[in-house]
Amino acid sequence: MKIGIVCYPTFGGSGVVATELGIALAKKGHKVHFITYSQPTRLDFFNKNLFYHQVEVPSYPLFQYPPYELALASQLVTVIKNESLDLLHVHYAIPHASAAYLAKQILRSEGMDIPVITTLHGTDITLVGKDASYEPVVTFSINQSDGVTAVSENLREDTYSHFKISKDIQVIPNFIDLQRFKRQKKDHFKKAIAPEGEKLIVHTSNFRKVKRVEDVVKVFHNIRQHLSARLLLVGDGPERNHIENLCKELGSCDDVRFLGKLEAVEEVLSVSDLFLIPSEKESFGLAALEAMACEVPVISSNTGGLPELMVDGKTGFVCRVGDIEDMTTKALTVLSDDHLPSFKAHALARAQEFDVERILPIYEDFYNKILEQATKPIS
Ligand code: GMT
Repeated sequence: MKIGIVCYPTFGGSGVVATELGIALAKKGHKVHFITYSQPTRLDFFNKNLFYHQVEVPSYPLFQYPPYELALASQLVTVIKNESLDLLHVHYAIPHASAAYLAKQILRSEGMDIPVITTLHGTDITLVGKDASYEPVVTFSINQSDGVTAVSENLREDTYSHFKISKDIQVIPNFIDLQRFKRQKKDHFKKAIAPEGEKLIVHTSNFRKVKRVEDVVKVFHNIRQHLSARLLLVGDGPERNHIENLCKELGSCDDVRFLGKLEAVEEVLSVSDLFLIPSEKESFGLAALEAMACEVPVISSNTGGLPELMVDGKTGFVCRVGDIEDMTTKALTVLSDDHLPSFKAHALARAQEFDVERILPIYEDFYNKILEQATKPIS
């Protein structure tokens, strides 16, 4: 198949899933064309089946806001025609689904049909998408897609409750490359970061408010009252300064390390004992899945798709959003030497259920179903 993929190319769950999906499809022999404004972060190697087409947005003094969506739609038309793509898969509804719709209509006016699949990832529905500034366009472009997927049951339900959707939405969960995300021996790193055998707690995110990184720091502060531990914070974003100030206030700065945006996050996970993800909203929780694949148990909030991913009491614990006390108690249970090995084993076993080898065929079947439904060419 010749597949076009549109996504946000920078750090962020939806871009990571889109890129990993494209890579996995290319390894199976499909030709995959990424169409984005910059090279996707994880697309940093050569594969004869992978292609990248940049979207240029020319600036003009009149434009206070350069019209990215129009430039994207134009580039989609060009690439779909030049490369004779079979289908277009857009990740994150805003503005990708509406740009895809526009491209589809342009091609239709020239007698071509391109099936469009939209994958909903989370904040495109739960935060930004339902804002009145975007809602009509999001509803319309989801309904106009030939196929729609969501990354969890919860996101599917949220989409139906926030928008008037007439389309079937198929749930296809996030997946993991277990060849890359596995516990590696990193003794030198562990020794450097936890010389006295301190327990290592980790959190990775884009430090947006929705991630409640503040709760991570508070839970860590409580854990430290009971045992020696270090906190590793991976990622960066708008809340970073606030979090540094909170560490100062709580007097825990010496034991908190801000590692910034790291590509090889699996190396940090490989030395970690516990992952914290206390988000306000989290449609799936790819970061938690990555941790589990590296045998790191997880304490999560009970929001969105997290309860679908977690096995409460086995892979870690699911706690109410903002319940710092419960998270602390459960974290101490997980970290106890008697329990930790069993939590680690369950985390890995659960992650294996989301192996890319299992999820990729679900996407391929979905593509085939949508292609079969499409009528080509239009008369
Ligand atoms: O987690 C983020 O804030 C980034 C965001 C994105 O769209 O790039 O991630 C969303 O998509 C991921 C991949 O499907 C999911 O695993 C995340 O749970 C989801 N984030 C939220 O719902 C907040």
